[in-house]
Order: sequence, then C-alpha cells, then structure tokens
Amino acid sequence: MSAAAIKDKSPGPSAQSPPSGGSQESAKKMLTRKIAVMGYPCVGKSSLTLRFVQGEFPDVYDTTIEDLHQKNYHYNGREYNLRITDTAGQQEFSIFPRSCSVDIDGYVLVYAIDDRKSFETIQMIYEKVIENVGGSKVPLLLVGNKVDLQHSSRVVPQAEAKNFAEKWHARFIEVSAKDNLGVRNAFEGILDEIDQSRGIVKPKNQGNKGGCTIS
Ligand SMILES: Nc1nc2c(ncn2[C@@H]2O[C@H](COP(=O)(O)OP(=O)(O)OP(=O)(O)O)[C@@H](O)[C@H]2O)c(=O)[nH]1
Ligand SMILES: [Mg+2]
Repeated sequence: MSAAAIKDKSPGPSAQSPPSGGSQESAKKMLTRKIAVMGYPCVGKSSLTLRFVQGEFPDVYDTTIEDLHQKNYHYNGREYNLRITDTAGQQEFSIFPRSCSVDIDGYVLVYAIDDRKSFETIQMIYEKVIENVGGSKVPLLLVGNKVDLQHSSRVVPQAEAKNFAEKWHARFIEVSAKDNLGVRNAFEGILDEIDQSRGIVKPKNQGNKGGCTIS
C-alpha cells in the first residue's frame, strides 16, 4: 500500500498539529485524534470523509488507495486536530492495513444500507479491528451510509445494524454523504467515543449507543 497523501483542508495557520512545547496557548490545547474510516469498496468512505472535511460530495467515483486528511475542528469547547485515514475498500480482510493498526484513536466502520455484502464485511472488519488492536474497549462507530436510498433500495434493516452495534458497545448512525445527513454527527460521535474511553468526558447519552438515526 502506498504512503498516504496528506490532504490538509483546514483553514488558517494552525492547521498543523502544534509542535510540542509550542508557545501559543491555543495551540497547547489542540487535541490530536487519529481516526480510520474502513469498509467494503464503494460504500462511501471517501464521500463521507470529503463531505466532513471539505463540505463537498465528489461528482465522480475514484477508488481510494489511501488518503490522510487533516481538519481542525471545534467541538464541545475543545479544539481538535483530526487526522482521518480514508482507507482502500477491502473485499476481504485477510490482511489488516498497518496504517489502521498503529496509533489510531477510533474507528469509523462504514457499510451501505443498500449493499448486504458490505454489511457482512463490516462484521469481519470489526473482528479484525478487535484482533489487531486488542481489547473490547476500542472506540468504534458503525455507520450505515446512503440512507437517502432507504425508500428505494434499503436491504440492511436499521434494527439489524443496531443490534450489532449494541453487541459491540459501539455507537451507530445512519447517514447520507450525498444529502449531508448525519455526517457531522457521525464524526462528533467518534470523538465522543474516543474521549469517553479516555475519561475526558462522561457518557452523556447512552441512548445514542446503538441507535442514532437520521431519516
Ligand atoms: N446515493 C448515495 N450514493 C453515495 C453516497 N455516498 C457515496 N455514494 C456513491 O457511492 C460511490 C462510492 O463512493 P466512494 O465515496 O468513492 O466510496 P468508497 O467507499 O470510498 O470506495 P473505495 O475507495 O473504492 O473503497 C460513488 O458513486 C458515490 O457517489 C450516499 O450517501 N448516497
Ligand atoms: Mg474511497
């Protein structure tokens, strides 16, 4: 796998993460969070990432090798430097990408609600994450993308995905990168999961676990 290209779309001079011992007070408070976006090919990993990072939905499908995006993000009174790895779609998971096993704070596992195979594969990916990263306390978000297609071509019932998320102690959300539904909530959800796992914030709404829906 080729080295990830860094795509920094954050505005302003503080786009880079602060050097250690930096002098600016604001820079000192910047929290770096590394997030991996994983899933079967064509589920919308890149569209979701680009919608969040750049506010755009790409016109053309361009399969990903691996891209690293950066974004500075203000959330819950904190400043985050987000480093989001948009991974290559995986048909099967015999090899777990090294870039996803080292130094990742949280995982966004994406399937498409109109693609049953992508949902089956996400369960394998989940097992590989647990196997490679270790422990059952990995911050995880299960994302059902393409919810704009729910009335025409849904094949993965929401309840089924919700059950898996509950079993995994993961947060769950259905989104549409195309219609920009729930995308921000998804990335804020994984930030919450990461910060809760570190004891930085208390779980504020357990109801979100295994059940946040955009419709
Ligand atoms: N209807 C609909 N189509 C979407 C949505 N998100 C992505 N797509 C389409 O799905 C196709 C794949 O999108 P990508 O974002 O490239 O998918 P990917 O998972 O990054 O694909 P790989 O990099 O090949 O693994 C494209 O044709 C997108 O336009 C969505 O929310 N709704
Ligand atoms: Mg992609």
